[in-house]
Amino acid sequence: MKILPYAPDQSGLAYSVGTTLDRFIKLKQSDFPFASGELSQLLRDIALAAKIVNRETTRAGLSNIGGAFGQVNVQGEEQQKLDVIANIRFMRALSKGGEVCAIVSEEEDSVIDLKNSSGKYVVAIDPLDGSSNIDVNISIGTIFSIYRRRTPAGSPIQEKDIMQAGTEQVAAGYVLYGSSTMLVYTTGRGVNGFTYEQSLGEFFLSHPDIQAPKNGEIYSVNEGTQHDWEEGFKSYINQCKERRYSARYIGSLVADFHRNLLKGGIYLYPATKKNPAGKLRLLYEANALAYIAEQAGAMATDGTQRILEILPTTLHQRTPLLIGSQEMVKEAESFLSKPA
Ligand code: FBP
Repeated sequence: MKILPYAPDQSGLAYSVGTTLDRFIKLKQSDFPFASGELSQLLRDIALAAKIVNRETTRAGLSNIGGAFGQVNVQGEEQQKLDVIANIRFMRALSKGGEVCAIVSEEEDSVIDLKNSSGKYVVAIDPLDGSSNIDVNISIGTIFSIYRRRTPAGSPIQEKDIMQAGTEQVAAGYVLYGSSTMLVYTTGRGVNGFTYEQSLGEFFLSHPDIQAPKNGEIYSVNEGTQHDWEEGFKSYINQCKERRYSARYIGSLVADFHRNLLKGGIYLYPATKKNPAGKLRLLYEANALAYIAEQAGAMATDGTQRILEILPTTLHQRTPLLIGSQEMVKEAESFLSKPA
């Protein structure tokens, strides 16, 4: 009986499809000596829910799931049907997975206790970001942060399990439902992006080890709120214009962040008179993207401090957000008045 060592095909007849997310997660698990596979499974559960939400968003126009749901969420925002569907899909995947003990969601007033005695992780999630763009076929996203609970598994969920600073994240990521669907995440060892191959139902590694340019010429801000801006902020945006930077604002944080992460740029949502604490939510929008930004060599602040160092006090608390290329965020910060 002849035994030959495997020789990878050299004919080029069957091009390599690349590394699946599953395989990548498995490969990277060895980076964590005490890894038990639970975080890996949790990431897979999120990827599965993302595939289902991707299917829903791409078919939204055909299946009567566009438009308002007829309820407002704890933020006072009108919920879109897809907001609710995405929330259900991620909740279900995370509860079935078994690794998660509690969920904080933009669409839920309170912390959701999954009554899962072995769950070691807490997930904070914005199931569908960019709700105002859902019905008009513009890129939208999902944002997630993962923490290890502080109290023993099986014991009652406590505030300290939830109110953790962004520095305590063990993983974070986003899904971008755009011209192609991508999942980008970090576990604290760099940032990797995966593109969804619909026909195979798999995410494949397409953007390994993302490094954000240190500087850029793109600024993303809703100029419609400029009447509410402080003078320093107005001066910074005027300087961007004087320098002929490109103004790019999709109105979906994930999409604006993703572009600027790859091309160099800054997304800014300052405190305004309408939103004196800023608009974006700390636990399930700003923290995840700040972790990814820093892991890719970019930066995220509220204008005075690192987003990741802010200790949350309320579930849906908001924060001003300046996020993107390091040089641009540092410069924008230098224009802002410092709290007394
Ligand atoms: P949600 O859609 O999840 O509520 O997210 C907030 C958001 O839509 C961001 O995606 C976006 O960057 C920002 O708000 C847009 O706000 P505005 O319409 O005030 O510019």
